[in-house]
Amino acid sequence: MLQLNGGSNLPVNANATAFTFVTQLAGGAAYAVSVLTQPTNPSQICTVSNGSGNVGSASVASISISCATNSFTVGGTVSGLTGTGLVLRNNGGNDLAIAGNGAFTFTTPILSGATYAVTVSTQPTSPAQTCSVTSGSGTVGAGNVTNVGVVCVGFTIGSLSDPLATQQWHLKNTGQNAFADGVGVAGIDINVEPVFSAFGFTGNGVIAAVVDTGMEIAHEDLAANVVPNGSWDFSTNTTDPTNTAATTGDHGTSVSGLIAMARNTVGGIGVAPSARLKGFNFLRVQTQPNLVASLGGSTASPNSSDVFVFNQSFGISPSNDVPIDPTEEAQYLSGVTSLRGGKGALYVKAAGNGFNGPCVSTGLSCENANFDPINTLPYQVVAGAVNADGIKASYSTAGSAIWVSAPGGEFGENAAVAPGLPANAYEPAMVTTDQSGCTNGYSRTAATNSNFNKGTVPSTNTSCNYTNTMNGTSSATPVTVGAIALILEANPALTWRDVKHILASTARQIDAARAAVSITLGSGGAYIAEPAWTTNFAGFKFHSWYGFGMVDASAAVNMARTYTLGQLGTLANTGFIASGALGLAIPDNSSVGATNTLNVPNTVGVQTIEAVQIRVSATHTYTGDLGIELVSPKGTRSVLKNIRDQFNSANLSNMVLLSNAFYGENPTGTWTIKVVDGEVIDMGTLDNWAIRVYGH
Ligand SMILES: [Ca+2]
Ligand SMILES: [Ca+2]
Ligand SMILES: [Ca+2]
Repeated sequence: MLQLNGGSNLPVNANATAFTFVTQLAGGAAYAVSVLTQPTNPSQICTVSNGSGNVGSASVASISISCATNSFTVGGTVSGLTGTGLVLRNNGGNDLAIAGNGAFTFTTPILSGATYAVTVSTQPTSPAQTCSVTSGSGTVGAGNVTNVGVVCVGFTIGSLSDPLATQQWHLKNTGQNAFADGVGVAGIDINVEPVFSAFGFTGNGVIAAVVDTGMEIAHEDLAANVVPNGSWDFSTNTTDPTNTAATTGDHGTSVSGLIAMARNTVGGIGVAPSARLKGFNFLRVQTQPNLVASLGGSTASPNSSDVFVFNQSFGISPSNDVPIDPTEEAQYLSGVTSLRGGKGALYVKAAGNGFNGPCVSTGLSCENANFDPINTLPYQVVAGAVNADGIKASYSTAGSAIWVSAPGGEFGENAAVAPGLPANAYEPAMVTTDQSGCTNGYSRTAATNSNFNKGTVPSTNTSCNYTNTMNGTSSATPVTVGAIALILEANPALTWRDVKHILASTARQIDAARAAVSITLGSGGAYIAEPAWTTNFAGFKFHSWYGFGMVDASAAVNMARTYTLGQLGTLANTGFIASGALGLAIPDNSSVGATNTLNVPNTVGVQTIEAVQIRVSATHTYTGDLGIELVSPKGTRSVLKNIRDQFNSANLSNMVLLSNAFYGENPTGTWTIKVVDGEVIDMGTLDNWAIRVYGH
């Protein structure tokens, strides 16, 4: 709209080539032409040339109007981006690399009235994500475009092109059968999918060591994640621990897959599908130097010193007390003190598969997690196993040394292949990597337990590179290792104790209604030989079947992301505080037991419990009768050794047992030990005991 002398408004159409005001002026009159309103659609700026003067003897025709179209920028906001390498594109060019979440603007402005079309040129990797554009196209109006949305998400289990992933119930339990006959309960899983889809973590940058029988480093679903030349074979002193001696399954290879099967187009995925793997086959040459070299105590041949988390799917099942080896204890202490730049490596250890061991079935665990002495060190994360129904796996060793539990499954068999077995044989086990090919492995033509393992399920596992019968706390351990890899990617600054604290704080209570095991003994009445879930004075729920509960990867990662560093202070301990010689008679087959107390003095550096050890000596002709429990000053009761277990020899000599049940309590005050003899005939005495509290 043009104006003449402040009036005579004159609209001018698009594409007009000439204009004339209706109002006429007398000769000699002044004129001044201005732009009243600038054009829109497209937005332009028009300027007037020769627009003022005095009318002469003829019409004024020298005024010119020149219009130029405005340009505006195109941009918007990126959210959810955790990967790197995202490149956006506008109108087929003007590529824009995106470094992080927040606002972005393409460098080339677009003329008003022209169209724009924003697309993703390159999707991010590490972790791989899929970014999609909303409000990405339109016509530029009279201002900058700022409302283009770019939302980046990870992946869902169901979207994976790894064909076995949807049968991995431990990742996402949909009630699938995992190629067994039975099915699990939907939702009984480690809740890892949101870690992939929303948080975007996959274990990137984290090195996990599988200390085991071997690792098939060229396996199609492991090779991408194996650290080149990072593994070690102690039998040949080479960097390839592929187990060529085993023909019926390589335990370490199957453990490895649960940690870090790759995200590709074959097999399944690990809990941390981008974590890197090292295999140390200590179990094939079990010397103490090899154990130390496998657990962080070696910088070459192998280099275990750069490992973030160690997988220890092994253990012993003794029938008498075994002392802690001081060299091994020193190595674990060194690992949590010096590795990961002083933040400490994580040591994850299988609780054991001996619940139904060589003892009379009473509903109590035959083996106890405290029987393997390295389980009684506070430097471990001891893992129990859960089946696909959310109940302790039938075999999983119980004990107060357990920290958390994780899926380990039952046996995964098919009645059509192996008829006549107990029901749990046909319940889901774990789907993971197997020695490649149909000649060797748990999965091979000659397998006698499942069609999947035989390679006869059409279009699935016909190459026998995967198994569906892996189980055990040997499986719960790598599942926990994988979750720790996700936690450490989410927050690499965490110390080993921070990680343990996060696991304890976020583990999910399962089997909450599980009743205590009460046994009526000859005198003294009913004895609670295995307590139900106990909530301690610090609010932590604990059960000797499950520790603090089943690993919840999403809750743990979420806590890790916003964790306040330094909140646990410095680890200290009270040293062993010992009783004198006691010689207390333990009443035979009686819930009365022998009791004694020790006082833990107020110790400045140990105000909050992280672990409690006791050291017990007893003279007794058959220690399988003995149950040992401890009650804290706050009244929390924990059974550290249950009666009627698989111990079958005489005497306890400074046996060390650990309980996590008191985590978070203040240790100051009177602790009460009670030793119960829970079976007839053999008898004895409590000779002495001591207590040591670790904490801050
Ligand atoms: Ca895969
Ligand atoms: Ca095989
Ligand atoms: Ca007895």
